[in-house]
Amino acid sequence: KTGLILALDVTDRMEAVAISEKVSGYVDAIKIGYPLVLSTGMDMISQLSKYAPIIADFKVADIPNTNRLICEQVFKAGADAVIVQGFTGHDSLEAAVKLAKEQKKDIYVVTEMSHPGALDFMQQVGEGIAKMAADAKASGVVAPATRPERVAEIRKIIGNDLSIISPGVGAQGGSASDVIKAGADWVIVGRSIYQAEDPAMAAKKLVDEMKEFI
Ligand code: BMP
Repeated sequence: KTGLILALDVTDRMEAVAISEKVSGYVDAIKIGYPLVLSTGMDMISQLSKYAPIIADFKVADIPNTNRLICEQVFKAGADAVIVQGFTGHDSLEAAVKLAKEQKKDIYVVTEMSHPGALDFMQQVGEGIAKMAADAKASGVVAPATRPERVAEIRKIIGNDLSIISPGVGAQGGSASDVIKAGADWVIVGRSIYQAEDPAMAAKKLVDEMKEFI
């Protein structure tokens, strides 16, 4: 385990493949979302899955039946995990988790986000969503590396059965080692890796920084 997940928010197919190839030895998963899939197509999921397991960040946020239909397609495309929003409530979340369990896949639930605007509404409901994710037996939650103290709170709520994957390191100001110390299992890093002069070196540095705390 390296503790690192690459957020591959590039919009060019060749670049996506080249970066995945360079960093594959340093990451435990690659998170891809709308920027890459809308620009290159869903087949990017299976193409990149030869480098690392794929977490599809589609932030699914719908009624239970639609959540299930969306997750079904994403798993069929070759993703190992899907990120869903938690604010839609327990039934929507449970529909996604039920399908994922049947297919031996993972659901990660967004609790509160890493950007400043998350303080407007999301932080007030983050702990409730974390509790709901634990009750639904999701695989884990997404919690902000920009606020390690919130990650520590969320860890207390979910216990040790769920994982915490944490974006906000580097470009958004968070520190990889600080958030791992606060209780995250993985950091999710995008720009600091894919915009680096040497993406492999940038990934290696993060892995080395976290090594002793993982
Ligand atoms: P970067 O390291 O370039 O800031 O990228 C972070 C990635 O994590 C982006 O894909 C972003 O959409 C995602 N993300 C986030 O930054 N904060 C959240 O709270 C949830 C996210 O999914």
